[in-house]
Amino acid sequence: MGVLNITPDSFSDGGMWLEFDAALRHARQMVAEGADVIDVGGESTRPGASPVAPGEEMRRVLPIIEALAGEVTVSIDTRNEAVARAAVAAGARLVNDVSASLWRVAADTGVGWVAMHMPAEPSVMASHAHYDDVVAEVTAYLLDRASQARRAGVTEVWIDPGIGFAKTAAHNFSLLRRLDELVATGWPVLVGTSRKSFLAAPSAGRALPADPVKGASMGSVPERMEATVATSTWAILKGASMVRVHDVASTVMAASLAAMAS
Ligand code: HH2
Repeated sequence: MGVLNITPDSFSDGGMWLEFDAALRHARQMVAEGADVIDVGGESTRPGASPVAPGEEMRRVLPIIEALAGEVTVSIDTRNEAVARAAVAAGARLVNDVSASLWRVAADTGVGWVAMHMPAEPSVMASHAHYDDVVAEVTAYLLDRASQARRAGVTEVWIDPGIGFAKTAAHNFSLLRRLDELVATGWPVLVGTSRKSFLAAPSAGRALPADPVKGASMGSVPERMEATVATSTWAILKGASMVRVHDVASTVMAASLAAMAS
């Protein structure tokens, strides 16, 4: 799943794809690199982000969804019901629901649905990173939502632990280490680690060498690609059925090699 954020403020690609032609080119590039799904989002859910009005969110995402829908499977990354319905009408075939509450849209329209674990609104979620057993609690939450969706008639249901959403680095690593427990539920698992801040943890306390080409430290956001590839490949080897990434070519290559070796 390749990420296409049409936002001014997404944490790693905010402002890069606001212009329609640039967004379309980038989406097509990700498809050429091996993305099976393009995940279009019009609202940042990074910690501390402010909500976007549904009308503005639709203005951002609908034209690109219409343009891409005939070329590739499009998912709509939203927590707003009206936006999800409009996106499906525009051609989206998957509702990537970070609020895990919009399964009725999928039930009514026959599209797929992703339930992601996010225990609190982005604006306040940093203070909600408290769990006794993060893996057990996330699994129970997702099982409950997935069963409700299935009972409502959704045939394609995905579960996603919501890496980085109200979770410390230790929580994120626990979820990755014990991802097989989520996979064992039988629901297909989607995992998104791409460029997230916990990936800089191994470099904490020591300066990484500057990237010889780009000059920036390899721990900074655009240089978290290696860590994204490593954790995405790990997730696939642990049984994830899909990974959500900004850097499609490198992840596809690593995952394909890992599949050949396993
Ligand atoms: N992460 C982000 C957004 N949507 N959807 C799923 N299913 N899983 C994820 O892990 C996930 C997601 C956050 O990343 P990004 O879209 O790059 O940033 P922002 O929310 O700032 O737009």
